[in-house]
Amino acid sequence: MPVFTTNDRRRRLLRALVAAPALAGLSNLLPAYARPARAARVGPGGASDVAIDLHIRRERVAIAGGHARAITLNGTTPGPLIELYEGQNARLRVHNHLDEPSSIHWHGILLPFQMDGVPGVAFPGIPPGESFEAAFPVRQAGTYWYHSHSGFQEQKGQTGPLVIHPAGGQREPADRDYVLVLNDWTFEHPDRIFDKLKKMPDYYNFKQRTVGDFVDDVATAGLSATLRDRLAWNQMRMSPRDIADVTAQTYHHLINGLDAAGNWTGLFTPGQRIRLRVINASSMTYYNVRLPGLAMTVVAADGKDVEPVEIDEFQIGVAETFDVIVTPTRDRAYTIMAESMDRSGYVRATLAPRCVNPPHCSRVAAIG
Ligand SMILES: [Cu+2]
Repeated sequence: MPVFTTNDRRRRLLRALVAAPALAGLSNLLPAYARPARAARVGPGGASDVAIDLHIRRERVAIAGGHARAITLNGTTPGPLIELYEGQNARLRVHNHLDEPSSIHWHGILLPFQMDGVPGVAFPGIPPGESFEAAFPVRQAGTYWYHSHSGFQEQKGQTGPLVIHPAGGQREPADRDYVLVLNDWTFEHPDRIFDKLKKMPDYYNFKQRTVGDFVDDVATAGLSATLRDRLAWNQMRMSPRDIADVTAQTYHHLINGLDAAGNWTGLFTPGQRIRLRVINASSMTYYNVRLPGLAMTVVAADGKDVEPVEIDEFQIGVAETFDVIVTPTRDRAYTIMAESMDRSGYVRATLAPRCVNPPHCSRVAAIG
């Protein structure tokens, strides 16, 4: 059952406030995950139509312990959480303030192909200074996301979460509902990364096999087996250490726009069921996600409900989404670890009964 605390009400009030045009600037004070994409939520199953404006800009942001020019959506990266309800008619309006063409692809969303947002396939792209509208009936539910489909804009931050609440209420109800957007951020220009990889595919791989490894392998497997192994890899022109093309040598991994030091924190009261909507909005990175001390129950994958299955860890590929339910019963903090598949980097976030760093804490009650 939904549980609304005083803070939830305060947050709703804040959301209502930021909707007022005169106070629009106030919303910039809120981090992305605390900002609504539209004026206010409608009730569960609400069929009222909704119009959402997304403004794409290139601007300087504080990110991963530094400052950089990123591509933002309504002032933040990742962009605002777009919440829709099954049965609504949605109008998603994208305004391109960049000096280059842009686009937003609605990942996993059922809509007319002309509105899918992939330049060169379904539409020509959004020219600089122009807008594009996707108007469609919402006929699905679940955890999705949106991102640029132009150049390397996605790598520069142009991504965001999109959640659709089911008309009949959640099959797996929860007391709290958090979105965790995983991103791999780099201060390098993506063109430069691409250029390096084209010339040397293992440019960022600092874990190559060495002469020492050869000596060790000979000691354990024998000379002929070791030579056979090296020969096989050479014939394939592959490296057994090729787990990720781009590593933490340049990547900073983020959850909801915050790195491990930023420590995004979701609050709970012991005993509450928490739904975590994990979205891998990274450009290249596969993550292993663990929540030490808490069993996770996967209830949805890529927006679709699945038979609940209890796990200790899951691996999430680029663009995948998983909804998991956790029920922390103890009055203590739990770490959410997302480690890159090649083990070169990680980002952690926290579920906690109390907030120690208010700007980075979120307290979202579940609805719908
Ligand atoms: Cu996509």
